[in-house]
Amino acid sequence: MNSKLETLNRWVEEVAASTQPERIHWCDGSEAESDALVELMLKSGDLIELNPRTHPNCYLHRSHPSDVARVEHLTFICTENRDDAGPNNNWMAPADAHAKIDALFAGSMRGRTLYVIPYCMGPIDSPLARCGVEITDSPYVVANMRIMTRMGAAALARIEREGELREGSFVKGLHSIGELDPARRYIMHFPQDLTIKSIGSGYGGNALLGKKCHALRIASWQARGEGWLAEHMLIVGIQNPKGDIFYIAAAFPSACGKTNLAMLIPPESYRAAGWKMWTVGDDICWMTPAADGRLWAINPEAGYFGVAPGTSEKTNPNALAMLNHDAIFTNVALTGDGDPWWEGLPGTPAKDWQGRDVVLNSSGASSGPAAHPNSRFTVSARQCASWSPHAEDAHGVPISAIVFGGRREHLLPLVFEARDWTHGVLAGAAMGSETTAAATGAVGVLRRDSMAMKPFCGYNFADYFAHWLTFDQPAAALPKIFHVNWFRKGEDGKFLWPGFGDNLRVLEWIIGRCSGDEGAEETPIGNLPRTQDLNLAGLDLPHGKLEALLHVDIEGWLAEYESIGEYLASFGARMPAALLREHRRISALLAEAESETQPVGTP
Ligand code: GTP
Ligand code: SPV
Ligand code: MN
Repeated sequence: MNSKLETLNRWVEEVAASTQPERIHWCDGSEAESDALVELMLKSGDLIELNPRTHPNCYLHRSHPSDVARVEHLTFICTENRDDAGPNNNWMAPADAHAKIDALFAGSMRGRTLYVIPYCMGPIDSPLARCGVEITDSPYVVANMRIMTRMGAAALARIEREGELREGSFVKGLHSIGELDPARRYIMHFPQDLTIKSIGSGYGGNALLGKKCHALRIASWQARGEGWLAEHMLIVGIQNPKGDIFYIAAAFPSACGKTNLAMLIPPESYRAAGWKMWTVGDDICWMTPAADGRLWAINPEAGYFGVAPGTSEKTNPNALAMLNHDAIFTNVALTGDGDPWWEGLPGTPAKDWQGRDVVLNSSGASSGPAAHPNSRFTVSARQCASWSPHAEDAHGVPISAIVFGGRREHLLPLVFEARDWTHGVLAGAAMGSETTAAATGAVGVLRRDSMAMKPFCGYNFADYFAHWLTFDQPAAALPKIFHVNWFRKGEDGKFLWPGFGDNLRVLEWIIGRCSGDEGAEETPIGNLPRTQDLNLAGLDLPHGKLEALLHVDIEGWLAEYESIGEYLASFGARMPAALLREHRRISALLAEAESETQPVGTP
């Protein structure tokens, strides 16, 4: 009995009665508690200590080889009415879902410790923050939640304070690693009861329930009811040489560049001119309209659970520098010196992510990746050199632009600007991206991933688009909306755009559009920079590449719009008419543009 809040105590008791743990531990978030947990995990083999000279307080965790990513096919939204979950989600009736998963929880914690983790998503005193309690039998989850959220005594105090005012003020998340058997693994959400139940996985978004389950799936449901937005977006501050800071929120699907953009280091010529970047968040953004009509955003998280492979001195030096101490690595490889290693780093791996010896061939390469493609680091946000001094502001930061972007080899130009909010919502809804290793299943398959929320929206996408459209009010001062694509490839199969730090060149045009200082060309799909509108100083882009990146292929777009139309239609009658109208409007512009390029008389 450890809380002043009766409802919380009762829930913990009920869970304990069913899961049968050997003991119960209420997490206070203290240093001593963390040290004891690390000690325990080093003994059990859950953690391996990394080279303490180069990486003090850093540990490696190897997850079960069948448990290395999110499992979208085992993730359910359990609403009373199936249509409320929508075709974008797997659905199960709440009673059936509870029955199915409760049977798996029965006795699942026998011989284990049940940890009660009170946590706060967002700055602890922010009116925009929300709390939850995760019950888990995984000490690895506790250690990660301690980094990723404001966890412990202060969160519990807020939960008790709010709980006394009203019932159901915190999200209840129940997690057990169960048998780590993919056949007995489910991630279930009951948005109407602010409840999450997850069993059978100890990995990332499946197990750290504050992150995807709470801060996106449950929060998106709450946000619709309360008039705000819970989004899969990074938040970055861009400071120009005059000292003005513009905050941009960007939604890219999993493993499509959020962490990289959030920590961007400007190219040399920009640094010399005085440009600076500030990181507010790298994965989740909660945005609320304020009295000034603008959207103000907080990052509900306190740390980064970032993709390791590809993180290097060249691509993301800010990230690399923060990983030298107090970090947890999951499924990375090891060098002979006990340093963490992944593809993209110098040096050679000695042990792969499963702890097997790496056998190098005659040219010095291993047969497959030594680090798992979805291997990750967990680290406190404060360790990032570009961490924004405003990241903890209770009212958040004002957003000037919203950027959508996917991983698209073809067609999608480097950047375009939506004409207005409705067009921007359509551009977000129409987002497509090639799948990545962040979820189990095939990689590189193009699918629609509206607003990068396909795996994370806790309700019907049609209702979600309608909710987005409601923000367009006469008194609103909404951000402008853009779409970017860093992943266009040329005929040689190589990326056309250098990406990473050079993405600031595109961001500069974006903020210039917001302040009215930059030019553009109108096209049927939106406004694009002309080559002279981009700052290319110090960039050696071979001739033809920029033209290709900024080309609008009308034929290709007609086909794309036909496919977008089919996608919108697949949601049936709930799809907002305004979005369908916007789709028809742009389709007509494309058809007109096509007919203009055809010689008269051709069919
Ligand atoms: P989640 O944490 O899964 O939500 O992903 P994320 O969007 O934060 O992805 P992240 O920034 O970690 O990027 C993942 C992959 O994209 C890495 O392999 C990066 O190297 C690659 N990447 C990021 N930015 C760029 C870019 O501008 N160009 C190219 N070509 N690749 C990029
Ligand atoms: C993602 O897949 O979008 C992530 C990683 O940010 S996880 O927390 O595992 O979902
Ligand atoms: Mn993510």
